[in-house]
Amino acid sequence: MAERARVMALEANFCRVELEQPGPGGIEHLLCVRRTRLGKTGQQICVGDRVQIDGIDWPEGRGAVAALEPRNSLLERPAVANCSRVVVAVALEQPQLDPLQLTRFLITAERTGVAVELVLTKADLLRAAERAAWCERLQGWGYGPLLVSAQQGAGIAELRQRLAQPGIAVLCGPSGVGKSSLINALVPELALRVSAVSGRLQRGRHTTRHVELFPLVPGALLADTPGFNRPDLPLEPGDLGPLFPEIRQRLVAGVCRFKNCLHQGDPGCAVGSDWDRFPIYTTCLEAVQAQAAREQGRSIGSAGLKQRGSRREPLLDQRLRQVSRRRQRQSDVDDD
Ligand SMILES: Nc1nc2c(ncn2[C@@H]2O[C@H](COP(=O)(O)OP(=O)(O)OP(=O)(O)O)[C@@H](O)[C@H]2O)c(=O)[nH]1
Ligand SMILES: [Mg+2]
Ligand SMILES: [Zn+2]
Repeated sequence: MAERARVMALEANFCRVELEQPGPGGIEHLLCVRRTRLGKTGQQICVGDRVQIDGIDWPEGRGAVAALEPRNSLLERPAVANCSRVVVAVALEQPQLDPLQLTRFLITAERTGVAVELVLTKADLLRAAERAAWCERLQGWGYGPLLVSAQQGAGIAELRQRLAQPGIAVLCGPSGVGKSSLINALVPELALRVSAVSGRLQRGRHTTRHVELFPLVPGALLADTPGFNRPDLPLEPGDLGPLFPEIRQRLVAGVCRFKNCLHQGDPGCAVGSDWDRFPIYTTCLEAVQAQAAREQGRSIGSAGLKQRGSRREPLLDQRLRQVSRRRQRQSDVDDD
């Protein structure tokens, strides 16, 4: 009979799962064969997935993943399924906070459709006035940033309170911002590996190599993830706007004159251009448009005109779609 379990970590050809009901002798974890793709749908297994395990060898603690249950949400990169909140972590210093990079992380987080939180790390490295200026600026973006210092313990109790809720919280952000250090501050027994930033730009050294779930309090899981520097953007220009809280908020109050408005500050646009992230939004929009034009050129080149448009997916499917093989590969690789 199959047992239900949660994927806690993916390692080479295996995945480590936690059983929903402990097995004989109180066994809670099994090491399972990891088929890269499952069944007819060809879905890939992600950390956070609910799976069914069969062929269990209890004395050896081994089994095989037989089926993948439907997902509630999917963070594409780092790939984590069924998360109920995404915590974007960026450092105030070492490495310096880059608003465009932070925006790309926030966009990836917003695409999941679950709650998004923003944590500013290494608060000990900036003076109070500079910290306050960042907080005020990011509040204007629609986020309530939490300032923390893993080194001095500031903000850790509040972070614990925010994360100690049922479900999976994913900590993601650039390398070296102190994600693993934060998890160590929250759960000291884990003693996760951390390492010093290096170079002129004080970049991280990709210390965490795999996504892994850790229990924070009963029922609440926290995912540590490998840092990377450049999250992808959505494929369709029209998908970008709703991922900015400032745009969402302005569209509650007003309606743009044109239905497919890309909010470029034209007359008749209800969003306008008098907001801090407007230039960043524009930069992202141009990148998405350039990427869409390249994709279209490629599909015309390879399949002829009649195939145009066939790549479009409905929004809901896009949100829950499986991680593409390319993305999965990418997330395993450094991108500096
Ligand atoms: N000053 C200061 N340094 C910190 C703080 N938190 C972490 N660090 C340092 O930042 C460096 C990187 O920390 P990590 O926890 O390895 O960073 P990470 O985000 O997990 O990095 P990756 O695993 O590469 O993605 C280490 O040298 C930490 O000691 C902090 O609150 N203040
Ligand atoms: Mg780490
Ligand atoms: Zn508009």
